[in-house]
Amino acid sequence: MGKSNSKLSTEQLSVLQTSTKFERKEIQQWYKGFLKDCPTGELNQSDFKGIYKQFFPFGDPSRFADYIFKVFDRNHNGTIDFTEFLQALSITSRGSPEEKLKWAFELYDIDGNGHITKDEMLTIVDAIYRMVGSMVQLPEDEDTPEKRVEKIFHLMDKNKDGKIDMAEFKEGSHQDPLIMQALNLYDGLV
Ligand SMILES: [Ca+2]
Ligand SMILES: [Ca+2]
Ligand SMILES: [Ca+2]
Repeated sequence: MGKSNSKLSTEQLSVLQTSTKFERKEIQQWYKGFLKDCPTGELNQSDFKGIYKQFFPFGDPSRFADYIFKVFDRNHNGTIDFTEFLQALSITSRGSPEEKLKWAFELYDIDGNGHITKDEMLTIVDAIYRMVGSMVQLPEDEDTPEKRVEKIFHLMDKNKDGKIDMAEFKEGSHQDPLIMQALNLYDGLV
């Protein structure tokens, strides 16, 4: 793909500096690491799943990895290039609470229409439960994905229309920090 240069060009570097919260040196280090794990310069979906599998050997992270992949792959071309990788990393590790929230919302809003339905929430929560498997002990009122989703909707869906919009999501995440767990899990990987 003509991206096998081991160094970033000056333009690439300055674009990344303005679009992420990383310093020049950090960007170069991440780039080295990225190329080592991914010599073609583009991560595909199965590479990405492979990374998650290393971290969750006792569960099945493949579905969750697929949904995270979709959020990383900003231009929807089926691969994650270094810019997309670094921008996602910048938001999840150094983003403002607002940016992190927006990122998490995008993850849950699978069809991208601006609100999260129960089905969408269930899809993601179910993927998370499959990934963590039996590694965590859950309280009885949220020991299935369905119960967890009911609880979240009870808390967040203020106007009871069966959907969560960005304002409700923002408000609710203050009361239930666990909703951001999808992000926290990702934090642990970097
Ligand atoms: Ca892409
Ligand atoms: Ca939606
Ligand atoms: Ca609502």
